Amino acid sequence: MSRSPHRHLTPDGRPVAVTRGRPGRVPTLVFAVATVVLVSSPASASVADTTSFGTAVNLDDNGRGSSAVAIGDLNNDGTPDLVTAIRGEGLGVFLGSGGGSFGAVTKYAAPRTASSSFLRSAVIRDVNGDGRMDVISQDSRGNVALVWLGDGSGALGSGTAVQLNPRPGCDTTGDNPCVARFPTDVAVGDFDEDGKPDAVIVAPGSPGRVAVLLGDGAGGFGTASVLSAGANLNSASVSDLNGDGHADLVVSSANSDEVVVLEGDGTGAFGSPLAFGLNGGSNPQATATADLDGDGRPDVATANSNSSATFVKDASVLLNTTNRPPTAANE
Ligand SMILES: [Ca+2]
Ligand SMILES: [Ca+2]
Ligand SMILES: [Ca+2]
Ligand SMILES: [Ca+2]
Repeated sequence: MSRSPHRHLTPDGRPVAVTRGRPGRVPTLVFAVATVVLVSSPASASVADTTSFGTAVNLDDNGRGSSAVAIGDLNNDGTPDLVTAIRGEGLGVFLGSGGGSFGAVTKYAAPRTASSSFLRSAVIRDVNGDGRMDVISQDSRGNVALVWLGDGSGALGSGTAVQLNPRPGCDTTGDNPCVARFPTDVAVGDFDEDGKPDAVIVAPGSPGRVAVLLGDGAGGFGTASVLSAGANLNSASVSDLNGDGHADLVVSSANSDEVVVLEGDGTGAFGSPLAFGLNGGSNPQATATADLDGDGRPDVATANSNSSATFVKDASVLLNTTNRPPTAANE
């Protein structure tokens, strides 16, 4: 549920990831290398009453900078592992060795577009239902979703690219505007409620694009159905915002200074975009959802790049006032 700039583990233990904004925008988080900050435990030699961390430990993924990180257990040993998205390359996997330590990186090239790939997000999830965690990302240059299936040992397969441009003849590299061109973020949910994880990819442009990829439960995804919403989309989160039991999307629309909600109907389709302003917050780059006021309704927070000169509305909180009774389903 929690989303960028820091995604960790959802309340039910599912791993989620860190993303950043679009090219040319103020990044919400960009690593030169992965950095791990350990919260001091009560048993630690030095503890503090306020939030404190030990000295950051840096990890080298042997790349030219990372643009996303995800946490999950890739090798089923009960110890969290790290996955980074390496600029221009693909993924870096650091297997956790316990105590917050990690082994050396193992790198996985992005399929098809290794030389120019630009991964901005990573989600760890079991997409093929074999009990082994997999990694889903996107390539902003290749206009594809990327899927690496895990083998349960911590290793990933060679990866596959899922085309986001179903229109025949669509130009994925030139100026012919493609749907879901330069995708910026990926989120995972079960939008058609068949028990198989689906992916949603957001992309910039005006209007912005939302590509919905229904999973086949074997690690494959069907042809993208593409929706238009907002302008310059750069982040997506999944939550049942209206409490009807169906997963909804909330996306940040940077150029319209709004978040846009797309209500899912449980078949994989979504209703018309519902836009919500940020009361002066501008240029949102990231979204997060969680129940912030304890009323059972998921709320939304954004990180705002804040193009105004004052920089006093850097994050926005939108408390959910949907007139539906809170249920366990919308937690
Ligand atoms: Ca799997
Ligand atoms: Ca599904
Ligand atoms: Ca819903
Ligand atoms: Ca709430």
